[in-house]
Amino acid sequence: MIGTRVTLRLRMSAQDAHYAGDLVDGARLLALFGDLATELLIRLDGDEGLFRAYETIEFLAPVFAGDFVEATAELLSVGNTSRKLRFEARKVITSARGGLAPSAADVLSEPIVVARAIGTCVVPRDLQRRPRELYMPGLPAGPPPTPAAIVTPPAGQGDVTGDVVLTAAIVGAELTRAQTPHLPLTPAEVADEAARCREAGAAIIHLHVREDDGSNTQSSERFAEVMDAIRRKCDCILQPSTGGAVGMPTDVRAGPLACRPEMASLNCGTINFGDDVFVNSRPDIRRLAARMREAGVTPELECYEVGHVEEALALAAEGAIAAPLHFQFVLGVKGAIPAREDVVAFMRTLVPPDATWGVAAIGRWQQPMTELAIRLGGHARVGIEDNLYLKRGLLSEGSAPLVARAAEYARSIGRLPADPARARSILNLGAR
Ligand code: KMH
Ligand code: ZN
Repeated sequence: MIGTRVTLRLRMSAQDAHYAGDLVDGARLLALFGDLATELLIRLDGDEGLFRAYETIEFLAPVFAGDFVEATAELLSVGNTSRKLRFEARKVITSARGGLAPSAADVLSEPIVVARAIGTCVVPRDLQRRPRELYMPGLPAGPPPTPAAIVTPPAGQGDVTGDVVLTAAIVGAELTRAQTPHLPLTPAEVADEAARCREAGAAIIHLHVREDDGSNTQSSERFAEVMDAIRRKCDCILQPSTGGAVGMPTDVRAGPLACRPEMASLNCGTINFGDDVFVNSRPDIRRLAARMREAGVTPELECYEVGHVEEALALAAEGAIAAPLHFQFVLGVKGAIPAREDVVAFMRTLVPPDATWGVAAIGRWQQPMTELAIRLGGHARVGIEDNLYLKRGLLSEGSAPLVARAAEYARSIGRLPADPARARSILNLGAR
C-alpha cells in the first residue's frame, strides 16, 4: 500500500565509528536504508529486490558511536517493477559529552534528523510473489497493471494514487506590491497569472480581487470583470473568496456569490490571524452557507482549527451544506493550528469517508505540507496568497512556479495533476 512504512532502531557501536572523534560514516546510514528497503520489498513482494539508484541523499547532522538512530522508509509509488521509497534517519538518544561519565547518555526531546534520501528499488516481475491488489486496493486482480492504470483509479478519500487537484491562490487579500512585485492586480494581470498556473498544473483558482490601486474589494462587478478576463484565457474552476480581507463585514464578503461561481471558500470559524482576528461567527457562517446554496455554489470548507471541521460537520447535519464535503485544512496561520505532519494525519481522520480534503499551508510550510498531503492522498493549494517564496530568500515570480513544483512532486510519486474536468469529477462539483 502506498504510504506503508517500516522502521528500524539501533545503537551505533564503537565498531561503527569510522572517523576521528567516534564519528560514524554516512555509509552506515545508507546500510540502514538498504535494510529498510529490503524489509519493505519483502512485505510487498515477498522478495528482497534490488536497490537501483538514489535520487537524493542528504547528510544533515553527525552521528557518533553510542547514539541511537531510528530510521524509517516509506513507500512513495509503485511501478510495474520499480518501487520508489523515501528514507529518513533520526537520532533519538545521544551519548553525553563534555566531562560526564563515558556511560552517560541523553534522550533527545526532539529527535534530530541526521539523513534523508529518496531511492528506487526494483523487483523483477517473475520474482514478485504477492498479488498486486494487496498494495493497490481497488485495482482488479490479475496481471500487474500498466502505469496508466496505477495513476487513474476512481477518485475517493483513500485514493492515494488518483489525480491530485491543485489550487492556485494567486492574489490574496493581505499582501501588497511592497512585499512582492509579482502580485497581480488588474484583471489582465490576474487572468495572465491564472493561465500560467493552469499551464503549470492548477485546476482551481482561489480568487481575491483588487482595485487597480491594490485595495481589496468584494464587489460583484469587479469579480465579474476579473472572472470574465480569466475565462477568456483559461478553463480553470474559479473559487472566489468569501473570506475577503480581515475586518470586512459578512454581507460585503458575500459579494462574489452574485456571480454564481462553481465554488467559493466558506470559512468555518473564528481565529486569531496574526495580530488580527478573523471573525466567522456561527450565524455568519450559516448566512454565507445559505447564500451559497441559493446560488448553487459548492463551498470549500476552510478549517484553520480542529473545531472548524466539527462546525462543518454540524452544518452538513443541519442541511446548511450538502455532501460530499470538500475540506481545506489551512495550516500555519499565526494564532491557529500549526503546519505539522501529525496535525494533517489527525485532521484527515475527522472527515467523512465520501469527503475530499486538501492542505493549504502558510509560508515555509507550504512545500512540505503540500507534499505530505499529496503523499497521503489529499489535494493541495499553493500560491503567493499563502507563501511568497520559492525558497528561503527567493521570491516566487507569481504563483505558477509554486504550482509547477507541486505538480512535479505529484508526478514523481505517480499522481497526476487533475485538469479542471477531472477536478470537477473528483470534487463532485455540480452534483449537490
Ligand atoms: N484573507 C483572509 C483573512 C478565504 O479566502 O476564504 C481570509 C481568506 C480566506 O483569505
Ligand atoms: Zn483567500
